[in-house]
Amino acid sequence: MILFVSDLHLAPQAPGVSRIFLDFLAGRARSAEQLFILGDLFEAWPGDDCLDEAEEALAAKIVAALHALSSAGVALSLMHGNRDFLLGDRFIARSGARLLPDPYVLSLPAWQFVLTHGDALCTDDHEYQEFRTLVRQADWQAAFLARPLAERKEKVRALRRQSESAKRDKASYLMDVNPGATDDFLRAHGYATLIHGHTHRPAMHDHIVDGIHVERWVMADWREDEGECLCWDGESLTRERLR
Ligand SMILES: [Mn+2]
Repeated sequence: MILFVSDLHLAPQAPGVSRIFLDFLAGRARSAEQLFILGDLFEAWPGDDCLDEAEEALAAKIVAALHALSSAGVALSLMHGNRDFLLGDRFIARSGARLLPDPYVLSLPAWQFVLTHGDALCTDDHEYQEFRTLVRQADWQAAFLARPLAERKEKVRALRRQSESAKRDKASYLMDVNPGATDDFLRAHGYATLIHGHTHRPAMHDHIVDGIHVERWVMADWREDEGECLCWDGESLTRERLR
């Protein structure tokens, strides 16, 4: 059995989400062979050195719980989201996860999936795509991570505020995947079943690309009183509510 989650947006201000996730890691997830976390595990990530800070107890608690899961024999895979793209080598090593490229093709004996966070498919939002291109560059990241932690945290907070206020003015379609870009993506990945998060619009969409039926599963973001995972049992995908 394989489980998928995304968009938990873990933060000290959302203790309910952390509680549901920690219960999940100690419970439901233990019966899986693999767990895939498809981005935005954390609401913000200023750099792996925040693991050393006492006030970041949440990050330390989560990395320890992930390590306990991977040590128990559950293969753990993590993909960056647009909030936590600075999760680095130290976090990865400590959690026992492997870092996946985005997109990632998951080939199983019975089925093919393509996994992505989802933000790269929101091509109508040109402003965001420009920002994404910039912050995914190694030079930009090295320069940013060289700044003192306190300054990075302030910068991350400022970016959040900016993006929250920009979101209020953005047309709804800008925050969803572009249909043409999605069809191209499905074509480029062999019409595999697509699983992504990011848009916070959970649904299963049927795409017909070049006459081929392709399913696109959009995962839900987590709330204070409810999380969600997708479960592949070898034959079908189902959504599970986590409380
Ligand atoms: Mn996202």
